[in-house]
Amino acid sequence: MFLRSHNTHFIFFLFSLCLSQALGINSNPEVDESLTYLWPLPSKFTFGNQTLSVDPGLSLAVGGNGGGSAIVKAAFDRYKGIIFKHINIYSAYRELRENVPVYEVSKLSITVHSDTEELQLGVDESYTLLVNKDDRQSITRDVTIEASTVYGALRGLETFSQLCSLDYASKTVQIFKAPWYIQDKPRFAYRGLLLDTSRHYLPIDVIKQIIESMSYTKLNVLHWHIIDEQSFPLEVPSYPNLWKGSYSKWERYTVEDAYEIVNFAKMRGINVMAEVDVPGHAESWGTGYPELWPSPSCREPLDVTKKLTFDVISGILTDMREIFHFELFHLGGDEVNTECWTNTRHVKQWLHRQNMTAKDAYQYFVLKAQEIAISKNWTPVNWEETFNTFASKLNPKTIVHNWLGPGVCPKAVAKGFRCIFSNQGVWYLDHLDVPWDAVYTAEPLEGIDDASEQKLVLGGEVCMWGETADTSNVQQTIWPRAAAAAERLWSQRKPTSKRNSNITAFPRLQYFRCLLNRRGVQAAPVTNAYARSPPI
Ligand code: CP6
Repeated sequence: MFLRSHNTHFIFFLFSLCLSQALGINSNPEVDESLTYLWPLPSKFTFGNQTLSVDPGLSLAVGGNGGGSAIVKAAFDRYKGIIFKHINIYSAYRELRENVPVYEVSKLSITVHSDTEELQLGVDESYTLLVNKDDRQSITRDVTIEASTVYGALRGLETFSQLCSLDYASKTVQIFKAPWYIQDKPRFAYRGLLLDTSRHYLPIDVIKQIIESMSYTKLNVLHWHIIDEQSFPLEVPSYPNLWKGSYSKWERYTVEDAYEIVNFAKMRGINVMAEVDVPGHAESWGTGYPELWPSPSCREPLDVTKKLTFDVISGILTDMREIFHFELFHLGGDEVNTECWTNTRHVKQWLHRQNMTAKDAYQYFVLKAQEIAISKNWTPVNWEETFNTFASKLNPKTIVHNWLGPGVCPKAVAKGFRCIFSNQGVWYLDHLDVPWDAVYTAEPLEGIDDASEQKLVLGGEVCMWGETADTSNVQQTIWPRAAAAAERLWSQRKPTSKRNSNITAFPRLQYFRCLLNRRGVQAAPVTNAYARSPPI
C-alpha cells in the first residue's frame, strides 16, 4: 500500500518534470523576475529554456481592424532597425549563402482589434506577446502580438525588441528562454516626464531623441514645460511678439516644430501635455508685451488687473489647441509671490477697489485661466499650490499635480480630485543626489488605502527641470533614473524595499541601462559618484 502510493507520486513527479521540460515553461514568477532582462517588468509572463535565432529579414504580417495602421508599420520598421542595429545585413546574408539558413523566427504577426488611433488618457495599452513553442512540424516559430489598439501593439513591439539580443560573436540576434508567453498592461494611465525648454533651449532633434527613449520604458506623457520666466521660445501667431522673449532667433520653436513634436510622439504612443505656467513663472511674456508686467521694475506675477493679460492667455490657448490634442493642459499656478501686486500702485488700488487680498487675486487669476482652458475643452492641471491655497474653489475637473512632498495626493483624492505624483524628494531628476533605488521605491499610492480614492491617482511624472541641464547632459540626467520611475508606474505593485530592489531590479536596470547605451541613448551608470546606494 505504502509502496504503491509512493510509486504513483514518483511517476507523477517524473511525468510533470518531463512535461514542463517539453513545454519549456518555468511558471514560478517569484524566481523568474531576476532572471529576465525586461524593463519595465510585464504583469504576467512565463518563459522556457530554448534559444532561437531571429532573421535579419524579419517580416511583418498585420491583421485585425487596426492592422492597416501606419503607426504599426512605421513602428515595426523602427524596431527592426533597433533589433538589428549592430548587424551588417549584407554580411549576414553573405554568411547565409555559405551556410544553410537556420533562422527560427522569420515572421512577426500583429493583430490589432480596434481601428481607432485616438490617443487619450486611459487608452488601452495592453497586449499579449507569444513567442511560441516548437510545433514539431518545422523549425520556424510563431511570434504574435495581439492588442486592442495600435498603442498596445507598440508596447508589445518594445517588449519583443527587448527579448532580442545580439550575440556579438556569431553576429546573430537571438531570443533566449523561449517559449515566451507575456500578458501585459500598465498599472497607471499617466506615466510622464517633464521637459523644461525655458531655462535652456533644447533643439527639436534632442526633444525627439528624448521622446524616442521614453518609448523604450513605456512612458506615455511628455509634459512640455515650454515657457517660463527666463525665455518664451514658442511661436504664438495671435500674439506674434511673445517669442521675442526667446534667448535668440535661433532658440525658438515654430508652430510647425510643435506639430512635428506632437506627431513624432503620437507615432510612439506618447501624448504631449503643454504647460502655460501662470501667473508666476511668466516674466518672459513681457519682453514682447511689457504691459503684462505690473511695472518695468516688478515683473511677475502677470498683471492681474488688465484685460490684455487674459486676452493673451486666451490667444495662446486658442493657438495651442490646434497643436496639442491631449485632453490635459497644464496651467502651472506654482510659486506665486504676490509682492509685485501689493507693491505696485495701480495693482494695489485695483485690489482695494475689488475688495480683494493678494491671495484672493491669486485665486481669481487661477480660476479665470481654468475657465479659459475648460472653454476650449481641456481638463486643467495645476501644481499643488492652487489646491493647498483654495481647494474648495477649484473646478472639480482640476487635476492636482503634486511636487512639494509626499502628502498632497492623499488629501486631494479624499476631496474627490484626481492627482499626479511628482514628489520632488524622489522624482525631481535635477536632484542628482537621489539614488536610483529611492526613485524606484517611491509609491504614488502611499497613504491612500481606499480603492475608489486610489483610482483618482492617475499616475506620476519625473521632472527634468532645465536650470542645470541642456543638450550636453540632459539624457544622462534623465536616464537611468527615469526608467526606475517608469517601472513603478507600469508594473504591478509589489512590496518593494531597497533591499529586495537591489536583488530583483538592480541587475535588470543595469542591463536596461546598457540597452539604452546600445541604442544610442547617453544613459548614465546606474550608480555613480553623485548617487551611490548604501550597501545592503
Ligand atoms: N520651475 C517651475 C521650477 C520649479 C517649479 N516650477 C522647481 C522648484 C523647485 C525645485 C525644482 C524645480 N524650476 N516653473 C516647481 C513646480 Cl527643487
